[in-house]
Amino acid sequence: MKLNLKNLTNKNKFQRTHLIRDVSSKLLGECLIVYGWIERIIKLKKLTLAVICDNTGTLQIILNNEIINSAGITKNSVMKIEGILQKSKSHEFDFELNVKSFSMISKATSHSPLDSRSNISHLDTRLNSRALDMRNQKTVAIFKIRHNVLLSIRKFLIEQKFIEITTPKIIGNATEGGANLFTMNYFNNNAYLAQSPQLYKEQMMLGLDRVFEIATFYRAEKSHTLKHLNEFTSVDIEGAFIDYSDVMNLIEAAIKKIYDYIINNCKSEIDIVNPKLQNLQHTNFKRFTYSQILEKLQNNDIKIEFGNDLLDSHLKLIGNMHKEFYFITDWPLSLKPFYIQEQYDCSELSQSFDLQYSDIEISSGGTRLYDSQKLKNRMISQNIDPTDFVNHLNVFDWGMPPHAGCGMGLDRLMMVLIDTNNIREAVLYPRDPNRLHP
Ligand code: AMO
Repeated sequence: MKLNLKNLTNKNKFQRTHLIRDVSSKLLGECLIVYGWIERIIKLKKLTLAVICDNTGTLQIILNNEIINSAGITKNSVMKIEGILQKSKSHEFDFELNVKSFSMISKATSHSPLDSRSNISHLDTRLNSRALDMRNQKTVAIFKIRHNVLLSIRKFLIEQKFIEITTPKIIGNATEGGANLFTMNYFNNNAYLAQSPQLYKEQMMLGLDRVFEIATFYRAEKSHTLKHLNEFTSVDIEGAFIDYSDVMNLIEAAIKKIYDYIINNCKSEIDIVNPKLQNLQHTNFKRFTYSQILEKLQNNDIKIEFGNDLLDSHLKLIGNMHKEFYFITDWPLSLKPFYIQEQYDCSELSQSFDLQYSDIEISSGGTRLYDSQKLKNRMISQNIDPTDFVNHLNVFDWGMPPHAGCGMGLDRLMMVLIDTNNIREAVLYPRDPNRLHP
């Protein structure tokens, strides 16, 4: 039998005529069909006022009490509402829908653990009911901004001729040294969750020239801080025939582009989340060497010597002096991973940088070693067994171009953009040592 495709065409029975954001004075007197959930209900003598929401806004509706009683509505339930748009006398709304028909589509049967209208709910409570938290305007705004940040960084990197790649997340060797690895059983062998795409993005320099990856990576750090997660999103960049100062220029330009993009494309979300962004004026990111930072700390009576890592307390102090983006460059080689190139004129220093915003590390990167023998020697000097990296080292014997790159913590950048001190605000379902569900 021949199928009649015409008869198979599905008609959406939940077709809305308007999203709430599109309701305007032009529609006064017209009959609209909107779908949304009930945010609040105020029963008056003869009438009931209710506020319905969809993902784009809120609208007041007026019902006669007979309609509402028959529907048996509860807060958060999803309703179909058909009514005539009229001017409203309320202070909060310019318009309202005078409801002609009203039907329950999906009843909210359990008590809501969150108050979707206010921001008073404790973050843990919100994270425990994250899906419902998406009915909070501020949370929605945060994730719309995040979407636009991802969009703009992709756009920028593609314009700069970078190719997007996807590297394995189940791997056989540590990429960032042996610590902080989640181990798993892989058909009776040990495998790990990738800490970063470091080795793969470097290997791609053999032929792809410029690559980037935006993906989640894993660190088994049992740290309970406001800036660390065990699963985080990283924007990784690698380019051939460039060095760390090119990468700093690139990441600075990328961040400025992201700001411009969200300021132009997320006006209402920024108003809700971080209004002071609207008046932002770009300035060039300052660049301090590690030694200059050391001097600043010593001038503030901090006892610290060349070769010591910068502790949180040190970064707090420096961050208080610089509540802005700034680079810390030329770190001691001993503090950097095995793949980082030393300075050509001083082997104690590395061609590396961290990008900070105040006391938050946003990105780190550097020029890479590209000579396989030097890479092998460096591994040995850092107590890393080169035989574990045979495949990787082989690639460096096939004619590896000089290259450089960086990794940027997207969730950390989001902290700055949405002005929060807790990384969990910027991540849908954050994973930390105490949080594996939902
Ligand atoms: P690094 O380990 O410094 O460098 O990571 C790069 C950036 O990723 C973010 N980040 C994190 N964000 C949240 N939670 C975490 N636990 C976490 N760990 C790191 C930070 C950090 O600056 N392969 C190198 C990068 C490179 O050289 O290309 C690397 O992974 O913002």
